[in-house]
Amino acid sequence: MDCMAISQPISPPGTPADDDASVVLERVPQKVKPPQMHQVVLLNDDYTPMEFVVVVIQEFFSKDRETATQIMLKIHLEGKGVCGVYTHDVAATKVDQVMDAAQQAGHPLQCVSEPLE
Ligand code: TYC
Repeated sequence: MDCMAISQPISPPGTPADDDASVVLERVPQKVKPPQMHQVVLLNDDYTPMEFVVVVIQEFFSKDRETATQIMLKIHLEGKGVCGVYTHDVAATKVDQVMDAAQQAGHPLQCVSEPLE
């Protein structure tokens, strides 16, 4: 996107710019970078019920039941799986929510956030 901020230098009173009421607009290149993204990953274990994992993925990662089931099976077969990609704070909140739900239910499910790139 070709976004430029506009800055307007302020002249002290009595300077020519002030006297003739002229205005100088200066182009300033945009310095905003996209935020670093983090993937939220669920880890496999031998005890957490498959149904619990599917519901967690549906509830906290807004996946439909079919997608949630596919992600759960991938984790079950491969050891881990990405449930979503978010900014740092949102990813940390997702990890907390999943870990709280697992603890409440008495399951050893583990969830971690990993920076991308
Ligand atoms: N391996 C578990 C079982 O057989 C299911 C499971 C899937 C557990 C994904 C955790 O992140 C997980 N009951």
